[in-house]
Amino acid sequence: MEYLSEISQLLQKGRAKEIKDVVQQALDAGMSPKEILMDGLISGMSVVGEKFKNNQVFVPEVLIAARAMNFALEVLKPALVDSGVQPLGKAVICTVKGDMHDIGKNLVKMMIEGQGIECIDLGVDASGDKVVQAIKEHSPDIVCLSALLTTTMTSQKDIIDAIKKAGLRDKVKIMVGGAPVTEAFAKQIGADAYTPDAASAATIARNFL
Ligand code: B1M
Repeated sequence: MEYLSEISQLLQKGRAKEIKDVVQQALDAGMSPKEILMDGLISGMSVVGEKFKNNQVFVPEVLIAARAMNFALEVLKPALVDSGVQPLGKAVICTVKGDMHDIGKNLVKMMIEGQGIECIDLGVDASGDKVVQAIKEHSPDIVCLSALLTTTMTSQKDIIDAIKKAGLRDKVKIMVGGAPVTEAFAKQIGADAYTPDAASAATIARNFL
């Protein structure tokens, strides 16, 4: 419990180097990586998000918290991902056009890799053309689209439309997610699946193969 609260505090303060040490100590003490992720890191980031919404912190503070999150995830990754598994399939993953948020996408990628699925990461701000190009180049089984802004959810639809236009829709399963996305929206834009978090995204991805 003490570790979790310390991790949450360090994340909120953006203390990247210290958070790595404490996450490692928590793992060494036998805490589950999922608990560290959900009740330490994500819970700390929710506090930052709430303060951001209320203008109590601003973009620079949020950026340093995000940097600390990514540092912590580096330590957590080997524990979250079951290494040494042969790839069972392939996924292309990105954050959609206009959107720079990549922490959730990186988590989804990590968990999907943990299911033995190779991930081609197109990064953030990915357009329909870029995704279509990646499908042609890598022949993935699954395409994963993350959006964190209400204004960029529509880019998920644009990308699905671009995939349809390129005649590739029946070649891939399309999964969407991100905080503002809902099951109903996913259906409306013609995605194959919506999941609210990274763990369920990984389960669904595995079931698609
Ligand atoms: Co931004 N931001 N941000 N931000 N930011 C939010 C999203 C916001 C909710 C904050 C708020 O107002 N409370 C708000 C969006 C409001 C809205 O549209 N509904 C917001 C805003 C407004 C903005 C800017 C417009 C602010 C500005 O400049 N005025 C700007 C936009 C920039 C852009 O993208 N064009 C902006 C910028 C930024 C930073 C760059 C400073 C930074 C991002 C840094 C980075 O990602 N490298 C940032 C951050 C960090 C946040 C908050 C605080 C945290 C996001 C995060 O990483 N959460 C966020 C508030 C919040 O979420 N509490 C906020 C942790 C992460 C693990 O969760 O990404 O939701 P999440 O991922 C989850 C699930 O959603 C799901 O799994 C993950 C965990 O299990 N999931 C999927 C995600 N993708 C999935 C895909 C799937 C399945 C599940 O299948 C494919």
